[in-house]
Amino acid sequence: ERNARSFNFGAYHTLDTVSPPDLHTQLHTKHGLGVCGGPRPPGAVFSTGGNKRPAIWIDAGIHSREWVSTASAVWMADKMAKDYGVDPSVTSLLGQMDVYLSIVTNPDGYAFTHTSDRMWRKTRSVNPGSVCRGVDPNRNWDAGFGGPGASKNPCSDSYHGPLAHSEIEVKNVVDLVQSHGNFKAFISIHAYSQLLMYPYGYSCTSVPHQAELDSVGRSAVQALSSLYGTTYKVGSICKIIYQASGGSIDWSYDVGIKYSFAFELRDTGRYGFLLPANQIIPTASETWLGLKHIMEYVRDH
Ligand code: ING
Ligand code: ZN
Repeated sequence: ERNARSFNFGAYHTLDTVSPPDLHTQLHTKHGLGVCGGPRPPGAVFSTGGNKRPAIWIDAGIHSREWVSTASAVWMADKMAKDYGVDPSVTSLLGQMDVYLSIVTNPDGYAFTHTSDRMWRKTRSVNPGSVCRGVDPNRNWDAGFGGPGASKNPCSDSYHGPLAHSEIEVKNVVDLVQSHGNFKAFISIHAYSQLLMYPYGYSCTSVPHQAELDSVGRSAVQALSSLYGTTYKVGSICKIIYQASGGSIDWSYDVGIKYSFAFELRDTGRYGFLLPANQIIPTASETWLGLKHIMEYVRDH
């Protein structure tokens, strides 16, 4: 029985356990907060009413081996449901905006990391003419697609795919965001390296809003660090890690969603993708402070 009392937020779970309806047994409506979600991708929409209110997009688990991303998103879904009506900041945020939280953005890949290959990163698409499967869902967006930092080799972990948005996991998000039309922030959660990044990845040229994004990022990281002193670096993807084309937050920025960020959660490499489960709740708790800072800033600007 996985209800609010018995669900273990401090453990890694399989796809079935983090998917509706199991997840939604804990995320019940209260004090006028509606929580709903579809089975693919597993996630939740937090709304207190209105019609296409300004919204915040958060996706976790687009790379399947980055388990702490999905585990943190599950914890945050519970946190948001619990804190609505209690924490003035969450209450005011959800009074004005909707929050879309995609918890396992690459469900087939996530299942594969549990059954067959813990280090699987990509989707599980069949690549015609190749024995290798999968496309990197963070090289598949229509933003410098096929450029530097992506591979045309289907066997590579950074294979960009046959064409932009070829992956259903990517296309679903693109269609949802485009048809909604009122997203003000787009935040993608990866692991690991302890970074908070903004566009671009496909180019090392600064975006027009570089100064503002950098300052919002720095304050967010300050809030994050206030809990346990975890240190984060802030910068553009290209300057802070590497040039990478076809990434989600470059796409969101270029379609006009100014507040586009990507987190790389704990750690800096000691455990890497195999972050011990006893770090899930600390990671989620500190990240939540950083995320909340960004969401509050977006609400007020
Ligand atoms: N890192 C990201 C990657 O896809 C990234 C970094 C983020 C690149 C956003 C481009 C855009 O390589 C991990 N750990 O996946
Ligand atoms: Zn990633």
